[in-house]
Formats: sequence, structure tokens, C-alpha cells
Amino acid sequence: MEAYIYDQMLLSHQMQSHPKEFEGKELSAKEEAKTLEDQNENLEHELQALKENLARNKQQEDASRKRLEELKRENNDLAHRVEDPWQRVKDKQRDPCRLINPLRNKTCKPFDKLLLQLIKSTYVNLDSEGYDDMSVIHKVVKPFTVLEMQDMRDRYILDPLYGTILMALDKIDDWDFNVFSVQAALNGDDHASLPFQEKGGALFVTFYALFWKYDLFKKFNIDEQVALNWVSAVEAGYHGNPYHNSMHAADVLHVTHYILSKGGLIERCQLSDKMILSALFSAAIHDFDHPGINNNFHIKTRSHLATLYNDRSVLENLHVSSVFELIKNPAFNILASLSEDQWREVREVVVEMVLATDMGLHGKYVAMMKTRLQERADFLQKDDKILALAMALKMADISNCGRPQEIYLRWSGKISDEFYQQGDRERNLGLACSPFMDRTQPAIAKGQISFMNYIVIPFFEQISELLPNMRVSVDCAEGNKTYWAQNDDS
Ligand code: 8BR
Ligand code: ZN
Repeated sequence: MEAYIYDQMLLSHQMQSHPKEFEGKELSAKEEAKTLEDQNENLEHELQALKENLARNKQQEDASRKRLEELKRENNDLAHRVEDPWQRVKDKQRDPCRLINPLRNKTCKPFDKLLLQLIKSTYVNLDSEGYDDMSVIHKVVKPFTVLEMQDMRDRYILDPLYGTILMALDKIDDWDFNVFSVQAALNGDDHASLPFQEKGGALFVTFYALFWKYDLFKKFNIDEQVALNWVSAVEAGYHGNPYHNSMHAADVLHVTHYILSKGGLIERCQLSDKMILSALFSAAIHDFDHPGINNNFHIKTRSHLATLYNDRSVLENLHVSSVFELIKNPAFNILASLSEDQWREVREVVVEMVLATDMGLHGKYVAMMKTRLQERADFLQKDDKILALAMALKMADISNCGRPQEIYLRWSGKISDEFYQQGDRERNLGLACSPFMDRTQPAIAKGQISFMNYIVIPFFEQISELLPNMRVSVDCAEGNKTYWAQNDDS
């Protein structure tokens, strides 16, 4: 306190003795105070502006977060929404006449549940072991027990739908399995109406039976509903052509199964389940979206597809690539449960098998096979297995020539009808009709005999070297050739 009083006294004394100096100091102190006050005010404004900015940013951040949530939800909906599966297929073919989604925006054909129950129960034995998770087995189509199935068979065996299909499927392991009787019982076999069939046809049923027969649902954990969606779309993707339609696919699927099983291919090449899956997949899709005119027509007319695939295996590229586009949609992705390695191998085999069905490459494949047979290959190396599978699909593709006569004659009539339709289109465009395609100069017998002599019989004989059980096809083909020699209409 004393010190303070002393300081104040000293200050007052100095102010009295040097008044000017103190006035100056006071002034500059005041100015300094003013500046600081101004600075303070500016800082406060700045702070206010920053606060407002922060609030705005926060609002924006909230809005962005909300939008992000919305986008995520929309994205999720889009992923789950069933896109028009035909868009991708249409984009490929760019054919103005192409059907607009014959599935009518459904993912699955409204199949007959009892029919699928009967088929499934023929191959799934609920009493045997191996089905740990019954909910998977029961998910879409609930099979009957063995006892129930015996009862059902007795009850339905004379039914024109269920009985006919069950009896036809009893022959699925045999060479005389008849795809026409399956199709006739289901939706009728008028080729033009095939794409419009509401319920599943012969391809749908044959595929379903074989997938259960080989137990592929369980072996690859394939979702039954997705498999049914897939086969619905694949079947609907075949046009109403006289020959290259979904019945032909069903027929080729059956014969591929025959070559694998009774023909002995699985045993000869020790094929894995993956290879079997690939083989059945390839057979079912091998002519998907076939427009009923051949590669030559596309190349000659410089069509969109010929340009897209550089004139190389134009249609075969279309078949396989359209189906791989289709299965990008999760609703149709029958291969979704496969591991990355499994998927890659299945794709490799499918691409190889379907591309091999280009008859323009026939000579090349026969030569490759000849070399491997001469070298006495054991056909257990991966490349040889794939070659054998490709040859099997090629054989199934033209197998109608080596089937029982009643079946063969229906197919040869159909291929001629399709040839004539192409001939008509060629004529209308002012182009020369391709050989055997001119309906004004019919030469079916001549065409079929040369096809048998130069292509079919030598090829079936080569396959029989690898698989002696396939000799049945050579015998039938010889018989069918004789038919034409005796019934030449030209
Ligand atoms: P795609 O089914 O892949 O077209 O291959 C078979 C081809 O062989 C037919 O397009 C056709 O050119 C020819 N072919 C002839 Br000729 N007669 C045939 C027949 N009876 N069955 C199948 N193909 C036949
Ligand atoms: Zn074919």
C-alpha cells in the first residue's frame, strides 16, 4: 500500500514538472486503445462470419449425407430391381424384328408346380443321406418322399400331361428319348409359338430333370429359383424358327447327357462335376437368340452381327456372349455361387464348346481330334478333355441325323423349312439362293445324303473311336441315309 501511494505521488510530481510529455503519451495510448478496439470488432465480425460459414457447411454436410443415403438406397434398389433382361440381348442382336422380352418382364415362367414336384422327386431321394439342409431342398419345389412318389406315379401315370412327361423322362438315359412328345404334352410343338409359351417347354423340363439327376444344385449350391429364372430366360431367348428353336436346344441337351453318361465320356475323360455343369450349360444355350439365318447370310449382307464379330463364328459368338450378358443380372445368374476359379473354368469350357459348334470350323476340329487319337492320347489332360467336350457338343448338335428314323425325319423336315425361309430372304434381297435353300428347286434327299456322307457319318465314326458306345449313332445314320436313297423327292 505504501509503495502504491509512493508511486502515485511520484507520477503526479512528474506530470506537474513535464505536462507536455504526458499529454502525448495519453494521446497515443488512446489511439492504441482505439486501434485495438477496431481490431477486436473486426475479429468479432470475422468470428461471426466463420460461425455462419460453419453452420452453412454443417447444413450442407447434413444434406449431402442424406443424399448419399438416398443414392445408396436407390443403388441398392437398382441392383435388386429386375432389369429388362431383354435389353442386353436386344442390344446385341439389334434386329428390329427381335421379340420384345418374351418373358414379359417376369423373371420366371409360371411353371406347373406339381409337374416340377414329380420331376424333382424322380431324382431326389429324400430318404437317402446327403441332404443336411432340408430348407434348401424344399425352398422352391417341395419333393415327395419315396412312398408319396410311388402313390403319385400311380395316380398320374395315365394323365395326358403328367403321365406323358413322366414316361418320356423315364427314357432320358436312352437314345430314343423323344423331345417332341415332351413339348407336345406341355405347350404343343408348333415352332412359331414356342417363344410365346407361357409355361416352361421341353428345354425347361429337360434342363430341370438333368440338373437334379446330376445333383448339380447340391454340388454347386445353386439357388433353385435362380436356376428356374435362368432356364426361363434361356428358353424364351430362342426364336420361333422351324429348326433353331428351344426344342432343338432341349434335344441337344438330352444328347449331350447321353454322350456324357451312356456314351461313356465322363468315364473316358474322368470329367469333374464342373465339366459336367459346363457341358449341360453349353448344350442348353448353344443356339440362344439364333435368328434362323446362318453365318454366311450375315457375312454376305454385312449385318451388324457380322461386323461386330468380324465375320468369325458370328452366331456362335452371339449365342455365348448374350447368355453371359444375361447372367450379369443377379436374378438369372445361375453361376453366382461358384468360386472365382470355378467360374473361370466353367466360362472357359462353355466358350470353347459353343464356339466349336460353328460348322465352318468342322474340318479343323476333326483334324485336331484325328491327331490326338493317332497319338493315342489318354484324354485325361485338361486340353484334351475340353476338346472331347467340344466334339461331344458338336455331335449332339447334328445328332438328329443319327437318331431313330421317326425323330430324324421330323428334324430334317424342320432344317429344310428353315433353309427355304433363308432362301426366300436371299431371293427378296436379289442375292443368289444358297445351296439347298431354294424351295423352287427342292433337293432334300440329295442334301441330306451328301451331309451324311461327307460330314455326319465320318464324324460319328471318329467319335465312336473315342467312345465305342456311340456307334449306335452311326448305325442309325446309315439307316436314315438309306431312307433318302429310297424316297428321293427331287
Ligand atoms: P447348327 O445347328 O449349329 O446350325 O449346325 C448344324 C448345321 O448343319 C445346320 O445349320 C445345317 O447347315 C447343317 N445340316 C444339314 Br445340311 N442337315 C442337317 C440336319 N439334318 N441336322 C442338322 N444340321 C444339318
Ligand atoms: Zn444347334
